[in-house]
Amino acid sequence: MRIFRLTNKGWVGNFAIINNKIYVLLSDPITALKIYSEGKDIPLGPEVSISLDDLLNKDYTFKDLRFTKPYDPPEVWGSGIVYEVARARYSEEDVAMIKGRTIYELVYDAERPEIFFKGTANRCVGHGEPIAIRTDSEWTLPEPELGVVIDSSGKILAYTISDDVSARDLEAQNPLYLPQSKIYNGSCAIGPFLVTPDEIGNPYSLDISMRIIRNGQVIYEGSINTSRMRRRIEDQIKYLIRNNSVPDGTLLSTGTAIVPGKDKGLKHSDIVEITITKLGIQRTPVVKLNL
Ligand code: DO4
Ligand code: MG
Repeated sequence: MRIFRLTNKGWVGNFAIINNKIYVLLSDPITALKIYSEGKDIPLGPEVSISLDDLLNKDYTFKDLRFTKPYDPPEVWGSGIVYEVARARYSEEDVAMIKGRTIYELVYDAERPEIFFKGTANRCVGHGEPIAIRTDSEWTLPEPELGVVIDSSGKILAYTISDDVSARDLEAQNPLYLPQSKIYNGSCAIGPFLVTPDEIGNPYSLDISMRIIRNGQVIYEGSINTSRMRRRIEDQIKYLIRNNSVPDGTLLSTGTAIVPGKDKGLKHSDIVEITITKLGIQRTPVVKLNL
């Protein structure tokens, strides 16, 4: 099953795709995912005819019917330095060291993963909606990641594309600035779809790719396969929920391995395009926030 939401002038509708047919979904997405994970029938309305390709490829300035985030995650968390590439690229910066090693090298080798709070639904945007650069950041990067939606026991209910947009200059200045680097308006993009585990199969076989487009030109392109993930998703979830009650529908963004350089920081009006096998494409324009 795939779940998505459309919006138009304040109206938001939930939809489910089952066996290539699109139905109105008569419950909120988290409830539907829970029911589906228990093997029960989800409440469906009539079948509808919608051209998803048209909606996915529409101009971002449109004001009428469009995609929005596929649900409102009550909490969003992130994992850090999950891939070897991230360890290496983050360590290239002039960053904090402990006993002669960068904090990123240390956490990569440690048993305990880096897990951080990333925000709430109001910081998240959906396909076609703007991700943001803080007013006080000169180097902000998108981080294309596999997102997992879990229930309060840690069971995976669905997968999605998530973009852990980060003010990299702030966290490089001082690790204590991590929350300000990670959590602000427009710092997370999710969707367009929530896809249930039965449709994904092996989550360690997915291609993630990203392009940054500026004035119609691709200025950065990168890709990775989730088989390169060193920290298993189960391990990340185990630490996330240890002594920490999370609500049903919590989103965990499972770390990036696509790390553009300092010269590829986002600029106002860029477009970020992320694709993940079986999860589709997420396109978001970039805005620089005003004071
Ligand atoms: O502290 C660094 C955050 C790393 C991160 O977000 C990632 O590896 O994806
Ligand atoms: Mg990240």
